[in-house]
Amino acid sequence: MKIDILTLFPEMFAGPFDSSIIKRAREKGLLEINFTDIRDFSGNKHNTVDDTPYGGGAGMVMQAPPVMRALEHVRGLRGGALNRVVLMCPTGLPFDQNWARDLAREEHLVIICGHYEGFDERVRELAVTDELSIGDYVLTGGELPAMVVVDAVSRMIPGVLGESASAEEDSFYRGLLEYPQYTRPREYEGLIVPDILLSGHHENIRRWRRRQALLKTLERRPDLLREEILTDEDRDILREMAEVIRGILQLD
Ligand code: 4FV
Repeated sequence: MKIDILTLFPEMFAGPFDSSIIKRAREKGLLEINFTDIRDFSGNKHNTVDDTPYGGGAGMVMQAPPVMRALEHVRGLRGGALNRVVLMCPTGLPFDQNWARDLAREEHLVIICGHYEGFDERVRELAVTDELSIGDYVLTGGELPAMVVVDAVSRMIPGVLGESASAEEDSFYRGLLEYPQYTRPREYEGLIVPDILLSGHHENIRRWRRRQALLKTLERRPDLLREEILTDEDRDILREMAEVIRGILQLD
């Protein structure tokens, strides 16, 4: 997969992309990440890429021409249409695991990092295919959001996660929050690993984990418990829980 990142601060990406899983994915040729500095396309001797907003108001706005010239440069580099041009901004759709899975199917992604108060609207009209937000808060720039997206997407690229780890076991992979995990030591601070996990009975262990994942999701993210992600087994488990609750509350 090839990812082109348009940013005013390419140096910000040094750390996150030069270590661990993403570094190995790049070394294994599973992932190629390139940076284009939008300021190189300012087109003026002062290298400015922003200006005051028409209609007044605080802050500065990223101008369309330098961004479009930078995109043209990437198009030239890649020799063809830019199918997915992702703009990181607070007004975007909430980024989640479904988006990570969807974007990971692409051969080439362009991610544009915002700055200042945002972009001239014509960047959206002329080039952007997807607008994504990593959360309802305002950051100083789109670089951190771009790193988040690249990290989540690269994990979904076949071969990036070693054998031992698989995205299939992730939280959200099957729509639920992850079940509790344990490893050595068997006892710590008086807390002992649940016996079922030491039983070697894989079916019971699988069922216990699904039940734990349902319980945690019910407690913390009931919004995730949508019809389409529940298996028949989930419904049985939830019905059992409902029976227990009905019993406790002596409901009819
Ligand atoms: C953001 C977010 C975000 C807004 C002003 C960059 C900043 C500056 N991007 N998810 N939340 N962007 O806060 O994606 O342009």
